[in-house]
Amino acid sequence: MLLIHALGSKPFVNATVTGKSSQDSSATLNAPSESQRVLTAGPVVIDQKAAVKPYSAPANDDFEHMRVQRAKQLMSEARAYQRANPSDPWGYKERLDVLSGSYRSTPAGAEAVKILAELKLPAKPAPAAPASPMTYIPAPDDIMIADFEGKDYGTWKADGTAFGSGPARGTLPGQMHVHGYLGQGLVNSFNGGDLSIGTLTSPDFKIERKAIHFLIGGGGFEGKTCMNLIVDNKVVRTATGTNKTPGGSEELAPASWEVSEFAGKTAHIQIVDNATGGWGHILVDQIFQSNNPLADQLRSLNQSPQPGVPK
Ligand SMILES: [Ca+2]
Repeated sequence: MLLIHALGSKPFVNATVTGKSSQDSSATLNAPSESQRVLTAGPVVIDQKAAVKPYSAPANDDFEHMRVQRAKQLMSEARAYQRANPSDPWGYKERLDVLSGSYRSTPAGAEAVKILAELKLPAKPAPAAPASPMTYIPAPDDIMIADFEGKDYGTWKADGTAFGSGPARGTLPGQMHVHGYLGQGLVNSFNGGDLSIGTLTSPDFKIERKAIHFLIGGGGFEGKTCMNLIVDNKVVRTATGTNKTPGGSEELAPASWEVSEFAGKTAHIQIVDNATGGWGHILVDQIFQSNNPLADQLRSLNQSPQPGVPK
């Protein structure tokens, strides 16, 4: 039996989902006004308020220093990944690729170039089976929101790099075996590995059935690797994958939201990858509206679950 997650009845109000910090508001000019200057006949007395150092933009070498530091951090993350995932040299290579590209001019970038030149990768594992053993038996009145079988995202809008330019066809480079999706395509935010971030947003649709069913997997970080249902500009339902620690499984599992209370409302779905560490990605497929219980329509044909697959 597959594990059925019932995340239905928990509203998740006012979640911040894309978390870009606002500009630093301290960047204001603090030139002293006439009234703040106190002049005397003797030694010059300077008003404390007037003595605040005026804002000046960081010099270019400050920016370069930040890049050097960031590259150093990325290199230590790449090394940590290599130590934690000795069986995934592709993931290590992917991290070095980022350094050898965007950070080539830094010492860590130059080091990455050198390591990459000498890195010997074993043969790639066999490609994933093209289709999953899961099957979908639609009810006549089900409404498909997205099955991600197209070559691009169609009317959905992808921001950032994590979601690539269209649905993945299963496992991406450097990723463990992705399974449990339906058909050939799915949303897989592992484009560029765990380091990449982005959002994928559906067009508006009307809620016309009791439930929204879907398949979800990947990182289990609330608000960071998640899928949200947004009604009236509020996140009213959210779901994540199940993985937070090394190991785990790239399996998508069926899940569902009970949405009767929003009947007739306009909604949209936002899939979020705002995490850059281990399991910093999300997998989603087969989102549809239905009046029937999920288990009636998603049937697993998998008779011999793989290790790590929930029973
Ligand atoms: Ca699919």
